[in-house]
Amino acid sequence: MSNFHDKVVYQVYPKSFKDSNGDGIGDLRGVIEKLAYLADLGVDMLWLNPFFTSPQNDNGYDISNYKEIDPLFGTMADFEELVHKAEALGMEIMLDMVLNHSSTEHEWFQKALAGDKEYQDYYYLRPAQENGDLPTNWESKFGGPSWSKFGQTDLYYMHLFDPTQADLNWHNPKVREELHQVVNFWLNKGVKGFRFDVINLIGKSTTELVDDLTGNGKPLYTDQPIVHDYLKEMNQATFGRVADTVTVGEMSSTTIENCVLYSNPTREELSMAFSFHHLKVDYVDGEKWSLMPFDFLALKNILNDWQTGMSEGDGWNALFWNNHDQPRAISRFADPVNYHSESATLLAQTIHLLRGTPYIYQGEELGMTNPDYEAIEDFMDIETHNAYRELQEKGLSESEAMAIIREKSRDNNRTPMQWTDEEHAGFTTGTPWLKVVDNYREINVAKEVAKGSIFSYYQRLIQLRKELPIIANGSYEGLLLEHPSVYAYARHLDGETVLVFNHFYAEPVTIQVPEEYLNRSSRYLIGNGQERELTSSLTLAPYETIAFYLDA
Ligand code: TEU
Ligand code: CA
Repeated sequence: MSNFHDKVVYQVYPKSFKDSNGDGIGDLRGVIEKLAYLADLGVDMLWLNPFFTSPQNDNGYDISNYKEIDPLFGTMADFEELVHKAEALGMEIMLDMVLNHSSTEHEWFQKALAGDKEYQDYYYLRPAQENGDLPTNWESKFGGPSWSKFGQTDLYYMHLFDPTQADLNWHNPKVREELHQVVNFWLNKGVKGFRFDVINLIGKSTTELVDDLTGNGKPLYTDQPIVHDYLKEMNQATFGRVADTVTVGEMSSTTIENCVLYSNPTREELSMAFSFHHLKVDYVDGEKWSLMPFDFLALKNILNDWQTGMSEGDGWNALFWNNHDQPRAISRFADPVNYHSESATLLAQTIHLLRGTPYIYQGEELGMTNPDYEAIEDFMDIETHNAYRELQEKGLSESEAMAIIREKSRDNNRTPMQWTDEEHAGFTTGTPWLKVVDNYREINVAKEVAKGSIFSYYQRLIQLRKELPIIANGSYEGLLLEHPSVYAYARHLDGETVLVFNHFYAEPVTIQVPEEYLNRSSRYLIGNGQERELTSSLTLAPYETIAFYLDA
């Protein structure tokens, strides 16, 4: 079995993790300062969001030099020290490769603007259509069209995100060669992992780019078959040549079938895939900027379908609730006000005992919550500000728009890490670039590690994955699939079984344990409530999670 199956990854959003020089912005020396804390948690790999040279229009996902450290975050010497010190503590580094698009301030784009034909073919440049329409009707994921005027020419350039993020033409072998060199540059620095940003969008239509007659263009640029060819080529030219590298693709609007192909080890593409369908169960008709209570049955069905589908195809899931683009899951799927510790540990256990690789997003191990900012000025995210404007253009009032922004903004997970109950939660001695959540006096590392509730729960889950091969390598079976408030599953390996019951609501509930497990010898494994035996009827307390181990 692949040697990464017992590993756990911790996502560090450097800008908000720890500020070492008082400018209010987290940096690499701040990460170095906290390596011992991360090693104590027990994680194996640190995914760092981009800290490369960037104008910061999209918090570093608009890169103007892929091989330089932006001075905001420190120096190359700082990075090399970080790699060295992390490895000394048993942790490897995973970098974020934003290869679908570059900043329009990148020298490639600047040379293209200056008329260099070779570099113009690094991007998607197209004339308007005969009727004057933009080259295609595709929409940017940040709102508005996905084409902008290319300098003083009569051409337009494509940007599936912000206009300062120009899509790179992966059909150009020179572009692929340049990007392989970027990956190899960081491999040579000792990097052992890579997260590839929206990598399933690099295909675009290999023929003419045309209007999407069904809608916003997604089907014409998402999961194009040629993506598999480009991933295999990159694998063989870069990380596939270094033993034990771990790679994960962020797959926007993808399918189980494609994620099996992206992550099945025999295909030599990637180690695993992030998919997001489980994080859209509180979207009205698929619309992110909307409000509705999350649909629990949809949530458990998606988790179950992906576990089943990926297992059948020998694909490998990245397991996560949070990242820098999502609101805090504890605020979204549980009740941190009335059941803080129970909510945090329920969510943790629900995914950590599944088949796949768990990702812990900074602050999750403390039960950090959404900030509930008052004013739009408190938000910094470009996507959020575009949405605030567009919601009001659609006729919503300022307060109606703010109610949605407060729940859905990506800034919800970008708030500064809460280290202590001192000013700015010990994140900075300056003014934080984004306001600290005002519950930092109650929720912070110092308190959590001392109290040892959520933090130590995560330590035990991480340890269990290493102690019990069934968690890393066992099969998956969904249980109680119709139950309206409990997501239950079994893991099986060589006759052993782990049963996991996760109750997502505050109303106590009694479930019937499937008969086949009752006549086997079993023991309590881990839970956030009362330790007890496995019985045919199991009453679950509010937000209770409980697991049992059954001998072969
Ligand atoms: O995100 C891709 C992406 O699709 C999300 O931004 C998503 O559109 C948004 O969260 C709504 O669900 C990746 C990065 O994670 C994100 O931070 C970047 O802004 C984006 O790509 C462009 O690089
Ligand atoms: Ca700083």
